Amino acid sequence: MAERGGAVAALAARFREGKPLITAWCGIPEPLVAGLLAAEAFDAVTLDMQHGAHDFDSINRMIALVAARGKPTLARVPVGGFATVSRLLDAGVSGVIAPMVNTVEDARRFAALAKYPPMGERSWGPNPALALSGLAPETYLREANGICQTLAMIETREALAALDDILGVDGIDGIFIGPSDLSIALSNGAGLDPDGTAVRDALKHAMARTRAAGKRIGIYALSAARTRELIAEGFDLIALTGDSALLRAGAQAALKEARG
Ligand code: 3PY
Ligand code: MG
Repeated sequence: MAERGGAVAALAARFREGKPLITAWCGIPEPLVAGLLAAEAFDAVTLDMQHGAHDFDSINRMIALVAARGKPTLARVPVGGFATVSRLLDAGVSGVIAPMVNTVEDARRFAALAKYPPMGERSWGPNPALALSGLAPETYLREANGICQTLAMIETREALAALDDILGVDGIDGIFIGPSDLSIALSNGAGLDPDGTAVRDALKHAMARTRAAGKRIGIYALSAARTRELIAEGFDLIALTGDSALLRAGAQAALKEARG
C-alpha cells in the first residue's frame, strides 16, 4: 500500500505497480457491508451509485471504513452524473467510474470535473481528502491530478467507435468495460451475453487500444472464474461481481451443504 497520501493515493500507487487489482463492488448502502468487504483480501472497494443504492451520503460514511484497512474507495456515478465527480473526490474517493461515456465530449466533461487546472476545472475544497491523505493543501493541489483516477465506461457501439478519442483525452486515466451493456449493444438488444464472443472480440480491441494509449483498463466480471481469465488477459482492475450476488451465492452454497 502507498505510504504517502495513504488510502487516498493507494489506487494510483497500485496502478503504477502494474499488478492486477480486484475490487469489491458494493451496491448495498450499509457501512457494515463496505467495511466487511474491505476486511477481506480485495485491493479496493467500489461503491455504486448507478445500479446500486448508494448516494453521496452513504459514500461519505463508508470511505473512512475502507481507508481504515489502508484501501482505496472508488465510486461509480449515475449516467451523466459528472457534477458529483469533484464532490466524491473531495470526500476522499481515489477513483471515479463514469458509465456510458459514449463521446469525446462526455470524456472531456468527466475529466474536466475530476482534474484541477490546467488539466481541468475542478473547484477547490477537498477537506475530507486532505484529512484522509494527510497531505498539505499545496501538496494535494500539486499531486491530486495524478492521485484521483478517472475511468470512462465503454459499453456501447458509439463508445467503441470513439475509443481512441476518449483514450486521447488528457485527464482520462483509463477505461472500464461494462460487459453486460456492451453485449446488449453488440447484439442490437437481442440478448445478454457478457462473456460471449462478440464482447470478447471487443475486449481484445479495447485492450490493444488502451495499451497503445498507455492508459488503464478495468472491467466488471460476473464470476471468480471469469476474473481469473481477465487477470490472465492483463486487465488492470477487475470487479469481482457485486455484494448482492456474493451474498446470494454464499447463502445458496451454505444452504445446499446444510440440506445435502
Ligand atoms: C455492465 O456490465 O454493463 C456494467 O455496467 C457492469 O456494472
Ligand atoms: Mg453498464
